[in-house]
Amino acid sequence: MSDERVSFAPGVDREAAIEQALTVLRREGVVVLDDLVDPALLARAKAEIEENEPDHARVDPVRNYGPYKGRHTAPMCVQGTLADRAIFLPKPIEKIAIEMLGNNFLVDSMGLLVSLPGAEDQRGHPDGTLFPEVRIEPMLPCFALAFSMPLVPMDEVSGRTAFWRRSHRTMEAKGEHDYAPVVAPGSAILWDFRTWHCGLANRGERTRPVIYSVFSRYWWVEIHPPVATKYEKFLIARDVYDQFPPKLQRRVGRAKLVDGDQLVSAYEVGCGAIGVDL
Ligand SMILES: O=C(O)CCC(=O)C(=O)O
Repeated sequence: MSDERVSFAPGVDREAAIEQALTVLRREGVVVLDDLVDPALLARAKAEIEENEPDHARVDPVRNYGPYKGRHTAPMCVQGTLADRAIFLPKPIEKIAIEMLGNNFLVDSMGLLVSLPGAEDQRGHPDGTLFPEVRIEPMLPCFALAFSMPLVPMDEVSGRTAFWRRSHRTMEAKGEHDYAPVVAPGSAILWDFRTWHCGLANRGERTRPVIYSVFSRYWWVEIHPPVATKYEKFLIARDVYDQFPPKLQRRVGRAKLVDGDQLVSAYEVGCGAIGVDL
């Protein structure tokens, strides 16, 4: 196993694996978490997503977030198997996020990142920065994490996500990317938002769907690019939300709740539950 991969297979010491993942993430800006989720559970979630979100592969710049040709992030509703904590917010990931982003980190979004057949190599980019103009950025602590859980194998055919390791500490991507892991369903990639990366071409005949979540410090909100603020980036079924424990409800306070044909703000529902008048 390479230095950037940490196994979470049944039987491994979870606490030690979390520590190792944190070390790699802080040093390299990216870590692969192998065998994090039961592939059978994920296969069930995939089947349900395909049924519930039949339009996820349709190119629709209004509904989806997709400033890149051949790729977009489609909204999806957290419900059914997708709402299983083992998929929605695996415990080791929550622990890592607490260490990186503080105890009150938020789940900022959760969508379906789709790479279509024929999608070309993407240009390198960080997912976000705080102070791009000044050289202070690499010295700052992490403000957000991207979490990617492929629903099909990410390989030389379907396309991988390629990284410039340690670029979160230099804020530049020199030369070719230097890490492009093959990732099987059940494994996942976690990276610092500042780490430069790009999606590689999908040379296959099928779409490559990935569950893509963002965790952030409670004060960070995505405002750039402006189109990133226009699509429904985090939807949860109302009955699923109602069954979450209060702490998890606070973590997902930015979500919109799907209640029949209505969308209601989780934040407003949460305030109502504790008697705060907005
Ligand atoms: O396609 C991928 O694997 C990554 C895509 C990506 O980084 C993006 O769309 O911002």
